[in-house]
Amino acid sequence: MTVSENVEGLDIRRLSGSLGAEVRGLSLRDAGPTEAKRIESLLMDHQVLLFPDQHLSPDSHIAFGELFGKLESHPNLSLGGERPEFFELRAFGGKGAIADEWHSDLTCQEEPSVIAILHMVKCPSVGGDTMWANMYKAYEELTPPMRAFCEGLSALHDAHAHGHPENMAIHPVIRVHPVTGRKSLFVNEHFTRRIVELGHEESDALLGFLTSWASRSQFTLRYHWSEGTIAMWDNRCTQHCVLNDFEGERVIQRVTVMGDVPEPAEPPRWSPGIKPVSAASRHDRQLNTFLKKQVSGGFE
Ligand SMILES: O=C(O)CCC(=O)C(=O)O
Ligand SMILES: [Fe+2]
Repeated sequence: MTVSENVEGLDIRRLSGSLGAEVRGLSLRDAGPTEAKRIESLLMDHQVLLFPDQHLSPDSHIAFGELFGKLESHPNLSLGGERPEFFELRAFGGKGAIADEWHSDLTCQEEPSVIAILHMVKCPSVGGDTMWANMYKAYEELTPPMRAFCEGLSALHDAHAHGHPENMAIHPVIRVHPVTGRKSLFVNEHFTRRIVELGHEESDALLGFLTSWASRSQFTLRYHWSEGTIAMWDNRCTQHCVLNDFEGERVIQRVTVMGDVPEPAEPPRWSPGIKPVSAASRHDRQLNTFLKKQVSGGFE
């Protein structure tokens, strides 16, 4: 792919060697199903799209999001009222709502978010950049034995960081993208707690490696915002993180396209790595609780 191209009136400029493109020449306020198809295809190619100078009202933002599927209300952040699917995050001087840990959105849910559409309403002149990382590459650049091993594993995710450790889900460590058919790494620092099939010490070691591997510089894009820019990213094959290094105010608004159940690259190959009861059993408690609830059908 070239650095910059002009396709049917759209100016598309790649932003890093790994992922991301800035797109100009399209008014998202006026977009309909035809434009949505083009944008979706660009998103599959680049994983993250940035549209500068859009300045969407909340209603136009919601209408644009609805072109890509049903929108979800955020379990913790929704403003409620008439627009439960629309929310705003405000931070001042690096304090407040800053997502400064690598993650893919809401992997603590059975159906994690698919596409996020974010509007930068107010941003600091320096700092507060967002970084994204390409999880296809994070998978593809593992060695064949590591890829094969990870393909047989699943991981427990929870919403501990959001004050809801009881919200949990198990997902494949390597998932297959339902549109592109490509495999990607699907564990993240913020939500992923435990590799199900490994003992807790092994899980800590592998998760430590995979989560730092996922954010290696060469898989990433770092974007400096300007007000009115719309970002759109595919949570199925990327992770993101905000740099908490700014003074002044940072305000974003967001809608989210509802999720699907991640498809595993391979069915899980081993049973859970829970050890017999011992002094160390506290390390298995959370996984045990989740698995028992799943078996009894009692997990909501
Ligand atoms: O503020 C940002 O740039 C991204 C925040 C975030 O993690 C999100 O909206 O999912
Ligand atoms: Fe996020």
